[in-house]
Amino acid sequence: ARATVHGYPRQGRNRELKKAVEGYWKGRVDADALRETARELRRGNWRQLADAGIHEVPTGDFSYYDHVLDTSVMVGALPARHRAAVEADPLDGYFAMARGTQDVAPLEMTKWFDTNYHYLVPELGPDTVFTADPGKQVAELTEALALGHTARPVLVGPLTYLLLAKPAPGVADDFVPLTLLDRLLPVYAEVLAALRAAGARWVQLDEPALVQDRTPAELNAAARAYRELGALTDRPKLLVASYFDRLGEALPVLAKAPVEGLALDFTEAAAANLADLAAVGGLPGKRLVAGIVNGRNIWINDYQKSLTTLGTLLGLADRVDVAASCSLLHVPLDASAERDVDPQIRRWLAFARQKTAEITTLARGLAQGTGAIAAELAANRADLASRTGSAITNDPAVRARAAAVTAGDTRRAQPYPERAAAQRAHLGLPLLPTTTIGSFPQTTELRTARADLRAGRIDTAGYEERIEDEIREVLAFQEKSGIDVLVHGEPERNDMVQYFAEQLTGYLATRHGWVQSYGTRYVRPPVLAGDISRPEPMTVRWTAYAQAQTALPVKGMLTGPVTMLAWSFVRDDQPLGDTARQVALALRDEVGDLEAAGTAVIQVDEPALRETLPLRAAGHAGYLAWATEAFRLTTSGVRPQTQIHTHMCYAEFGDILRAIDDLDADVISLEAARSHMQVADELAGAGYPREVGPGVWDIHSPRIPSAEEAAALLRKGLEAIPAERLWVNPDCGLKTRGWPETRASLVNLVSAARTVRAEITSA
Ligand code: THG
Ligand code: ZN
Repeated sequence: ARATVHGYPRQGRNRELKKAVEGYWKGRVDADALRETARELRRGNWRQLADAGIHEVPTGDFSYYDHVLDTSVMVGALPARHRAAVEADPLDGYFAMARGTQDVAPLEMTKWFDTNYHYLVPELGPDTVFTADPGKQVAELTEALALGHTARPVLVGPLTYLLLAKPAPGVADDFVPLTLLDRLLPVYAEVLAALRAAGARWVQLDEPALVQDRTPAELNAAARAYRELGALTDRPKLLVASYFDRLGEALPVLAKAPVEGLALDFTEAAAANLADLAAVGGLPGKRLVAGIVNGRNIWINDYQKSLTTLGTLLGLADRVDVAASCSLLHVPLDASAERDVDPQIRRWLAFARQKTAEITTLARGLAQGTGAIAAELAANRADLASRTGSAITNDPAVRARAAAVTAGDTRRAQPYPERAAAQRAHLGLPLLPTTTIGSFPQTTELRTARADLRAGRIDTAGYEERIEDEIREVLAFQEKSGIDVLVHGEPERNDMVQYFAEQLTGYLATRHGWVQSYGTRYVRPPVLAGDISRPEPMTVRWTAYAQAQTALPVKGMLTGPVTMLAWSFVRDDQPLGDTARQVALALRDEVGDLEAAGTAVIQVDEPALRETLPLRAAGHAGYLAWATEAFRLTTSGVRPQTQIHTHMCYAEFGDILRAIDDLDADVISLEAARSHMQVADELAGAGYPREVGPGVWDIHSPRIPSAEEAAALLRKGLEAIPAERLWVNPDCGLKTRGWPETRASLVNLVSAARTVRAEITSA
């Protein structure tokens, strides 16, 4: 058995890649320097992998921005609007596709399966002509080989590429990119031949799209594709990789295909993949790459359990290699850099670097017997036991409270109509009330204040004074503009998940745990390590301060339990629903404290509700049940006159309309400006009975909407939602916007609300 990985984080220990690429955009780094930084990073990664004992290193997984965009370049699928830029300068053209320019829109971005990585969506149409451009793949392979590595190029497979694509602008919505398969395969054939000529013995084709529910036609296309690619004579050996879930119906298809290897995920999908593999009679004559180390969580492996699975696999394939389940792109680089993390917890953590060591240890154990890794096994057993038995993962008070939750705890005491009447009387809001989603511009001064506090240049009192100044300013602006329900603007928060994680027991923040979110943007997801409790209120101080400055209602702002989980690294030692319930109980206490402090409107954001939906439909109902229950557990303890809001963004809501209803929030604000209020129609069509604020200002664009434009959107919204249930708000929080456009846009928004109110009352 040999050790390998599907891919490695690209950014470097100090996010050197981010700095080089952003420096290039600003003209501070020239193209040669950028290329040299990239080369250094690749060299360092391969060195690290080889030194850890990884026998076959991946190549071609590196990217300046996104590997799906790189695939579009490899097959020549450039949008017409970017072609000239790419021809003029391939590197600048590449970044133009990624980020757009003054005049030309970028490719759309969306989530890579159910990870937190975002890729650029290929745009295809009936006129798309593919041409092979294997340059990047060949160059990176050549680089690795020249450094003496055994290397395996990793490519996005043709099925996944087409299944992730969408119709180009101007192409009919019902165009199916998969119909281009016959045109695409010859291009893959050319790339494979070029890689063989450059010295590749194996090439990996990633087909994660095949782990989703696929139609018989799609499965037929997969069979055809791999029959054709397999039949090529001038090619390296082919390893078709699946990950993120069981391969399911596609397993027999690929088992029969004339390819030399398969990679399967034996982490969460282990039982299903094992059973399916046995059912097809194993993979005689093929190489099986067993993804046994979880590539997307940050927990140490259970060696004993893994060796048992690997032992079973030995009987099911010609050769079994050991790998992470997917590219290590989705985890931070090195847990040993987290010096602030309690050493007792750090021994439970495995980031990319620790995972490569786990993979080589398991490969050794599989090849030479457990005697060869006796010391590692013993240490692993002790680390696991310390986690299972720890007070951090077992807080009896938290467990008892979670076990005692009843159905009644997850339901508001009064039905919506009664609550709505109580809220109307209590809040006294006008028709079409105006509000914002929560955050206001995060200025350089605020970021500096936070950095100053961390560095000890200012003390807590000095920092809090700056935050209070900012809150007063934000409130004064909102009052002056005529907004009805105010927010404090969240100047004290860094990130909407991290801020809460830092204050909850059982949750830890990392210092260096950066993971690529998209392009040069990274997040540091906190780690949900233990049982969750809330030692003291987290937001009341600032919300109460804000409420004391004004007679208008100030909204309390919380991140919901589902989003807290979705944007963190979650525990793998209990069901997600159990973790969600603990977080919900901590947030429920916060909701209660906000209410007791005089907060009449409390918003609990769930932007990640849709994106956490499991990949296969079979998992949807179970997920939505615990997710909506956690939200209701968070919010249902309040009095009838306390109004609960929620907010969601960047989502297609169509397939979770029922779940949105199940949240039983009094008011929901949604992203809608770009889709011309389509969500309002959808919600109304589904009989949504409560209040809705479809966004009338697309805050993801620097454009300022005119009052007339916002009024037109409101009139559109009124066609679906009655005036008594329609709110006026932007699409999302304003923390990424500047003050000038925030001021102008909100003034226009209030003016639009007044215009439309007058139209209603005069009608
Ligand atoms: N918080 C967390 N996860 C998230 C989001 C979030 N995942 C989904 C979505 N939002 C991702 N969106 C972004 C948007 C901006 C940035 C990252 C992800 C970003 N990052 C800064 C950078 O890379 O320069 C660093 C930010 C920081 O200093 O923390 O701009 O909102 N948890
Ligand atoms: Zn939003």
